Amino acid sequence: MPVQVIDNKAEEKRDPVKLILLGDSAVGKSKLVERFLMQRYVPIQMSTYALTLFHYDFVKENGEEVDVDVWDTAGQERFATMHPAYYHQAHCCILVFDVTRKATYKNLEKWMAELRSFREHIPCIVACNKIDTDPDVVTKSFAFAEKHKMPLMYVSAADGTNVVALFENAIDTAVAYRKNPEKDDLMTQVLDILKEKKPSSSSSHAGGSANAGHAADAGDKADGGEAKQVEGS
Ligand SMILES: Nc1nc2c(ncn2[C@@H]2O[C@H](COP(=O)(O)OP(=O)(O)O)[C@@H](O)[C@H]2O)c(=O)[nH]1
Ligand SMILES: [Mg+2]
Repeated sequence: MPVQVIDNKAEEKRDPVKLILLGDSAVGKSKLVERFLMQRYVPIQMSTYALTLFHYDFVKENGEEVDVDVWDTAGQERFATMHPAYYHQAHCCILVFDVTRKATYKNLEKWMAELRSFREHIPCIVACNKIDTDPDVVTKSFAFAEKHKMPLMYVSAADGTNVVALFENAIDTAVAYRKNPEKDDLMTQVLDILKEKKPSSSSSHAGGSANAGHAADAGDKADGGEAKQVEGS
């Protein structure tokens, strides 16, 4: 958890890890990012390649500073492929599907294949979104995650369940991957990280309120952070 969120850190002082989200249109990618950042950042959706970049810089309890860039698409996924700039130097990918639409789950294979063609070893976390629509879904397992040895998290961008936990795991994973990119057994490490944290559904709601605190904090600082337009390379 961050003890302090840093606003407007100078670009030259930043050394961000990069998180990306992939998945079909309307699975809730933007809503997840929005929920995590809790109105702190106002997304600006315009650029050559229709990508939006959010800065999120914070200080951890141990004093370590972590700078994060969260990249979101602005609808480019409708065309079933993303501009290579999206994948460039990404450190962790959240693969999102909509539990109410089976096709979005099936298409994870397609997104994985595209991702791997750009970032062969990037660690991924699978997010089963919209669990608010059917609470029983958390008892289901999803073969895709097992097959690819990826952690699976049940989330709801609508009510906030597990959203903070999802991004915190993604950030931890990204930081670990950047430190040790060629380590083959990274996914094992990721699974270990998740096991240590293991958010229950009640603690996930605690995560939601922690996020609310974060939003209040954002209000104090008042300038709303920044969302950057991305110029493709
Ligand atoms: N019920 C429910 N609806 C959601 C959830 N997340 C997103 N949505 C809705 O799904 C639609 C698409 O969300 P959006 O974030 O734009 O999807 P994106 O295209 O993947 O970025 C919107 O109408 C959201 O309100 C969720 O967790 N639960
Ligand atoms: Mg979107």
